[in-house]
Amino acid sequence: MKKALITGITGQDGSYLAELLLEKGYEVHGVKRRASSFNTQRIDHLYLDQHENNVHFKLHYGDLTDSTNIIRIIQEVQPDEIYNLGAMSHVKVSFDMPEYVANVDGLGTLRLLEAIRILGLTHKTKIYQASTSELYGGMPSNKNEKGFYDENSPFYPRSPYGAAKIYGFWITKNYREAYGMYACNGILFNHESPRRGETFVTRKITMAVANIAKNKQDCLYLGNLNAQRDWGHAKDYVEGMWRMLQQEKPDDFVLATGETTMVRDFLIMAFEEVGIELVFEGSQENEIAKVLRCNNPNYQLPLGKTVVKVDPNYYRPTEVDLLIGDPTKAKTILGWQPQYTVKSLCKEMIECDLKTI
Ligand code: NDP
Ligand code: GDR
Repeated sequence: MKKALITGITGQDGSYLAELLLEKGYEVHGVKRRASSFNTQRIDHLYLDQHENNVHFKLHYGDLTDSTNIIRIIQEVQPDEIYNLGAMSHVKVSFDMPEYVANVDGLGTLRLLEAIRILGLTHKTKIYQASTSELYGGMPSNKNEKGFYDENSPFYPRSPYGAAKIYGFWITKNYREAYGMYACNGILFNHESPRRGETFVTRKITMAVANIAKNKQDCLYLGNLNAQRDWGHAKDYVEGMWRMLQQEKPDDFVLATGETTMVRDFLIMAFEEVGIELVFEGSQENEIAKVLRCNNPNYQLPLGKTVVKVDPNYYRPTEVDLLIGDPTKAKTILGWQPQYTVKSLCKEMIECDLKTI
């Protein structure tokens, strides 16, 4: 039975990846942080009483800032595969705590790589590093000739998060080249799901739409509506992570849908799912959206009601304006194919939020 160790197992991707690996017959170990209240909601359905027989899912207390803890967990587990998904992953928040982000997202990656080396597991343990499309920074001049970002596009991070992740990217590549480790970077474009953290823009929108439709929220406040993102579904992307570690040779891969959508259009799409049509007024910092029509008898709101307002407090000091990825290499070498479109993703998120709100 193969053993996998996942950092960030309590997060969106960690939970989907744990499900996938358990289905594939892995013994799955996860690193979770001690918190003052429960933080395992996304994985509680996987957890069994550790006193039962045949328990293939185990959690270890730990933190990417603590080298000794990481060394001990890896020594105990002796994993065949490590997936480093742990990170302070919010781009806007990274401007408020840049040093912490450098420590967790940057040096945390180094700590895992060094632990593998110190423990003599260089030729046994494969490692996946959660790199990101934030590395590109959305610089228009760095796109390829087809107008996409791919594995050869230059990096230009635009946040402390991006800067920390660029260290993670290069140190992973360096350990692969220096020590012959099976170490891969997945350069993943945005991926969402009903399990997405509530402060990322898609989930913030789908939750607000469900709340507004049910008259439980008055108005949604958002930042830059003009940003464009290549949004896929987390379930598709964890499949790609696993495939990266099943090849003969380690390499770096972009996972993306190849389509980009403006935040404003995701907002329109989400309200349309509950039968509400919007009309926009004003521009930039003063932009608002009002109810134009309600086509669903279950969700009737007063016509002309303001349901969205721009709040510049959500703007970032430096923004990534547009991201669109070229997944050709992953499709060709890994046989990876995303199943969701942004529309089916949005529909699933709205349906789940309507059920739980
Ligand atoms: P989440 O924010 O949902 O999850 C992050 C996980 O990291 C949580 O389990 C969190 O624990 C854990 N974590 C945070 N700080 C530490 C720490 N100091 N030590 C150990 N663990 C820690 O992120 P996603 O699941 O969306 O993303 C997974 C990874 O992929 C991240 O590295 C992210 O940066 C990267 N990525 C994500 C993309 C996306 O669109 N989702 C795109 C590209 C890359 P806790 O629950 O206790 O907070
Ligand atoms: P991102 O995701 O920064 O791309 O990072 P996020 O959903 O936070 O922002 C996407 C875009 O929406 C704009 N935006 C808002 N964003 C948030 N969070 N809240 C708002 O109210 C709001 N209004 C507009 C943002 O300015 C931005 O342009 C995600 C994370 O998962 C990273 O960890 C990952 O590396 C990248 O995706 C790829």
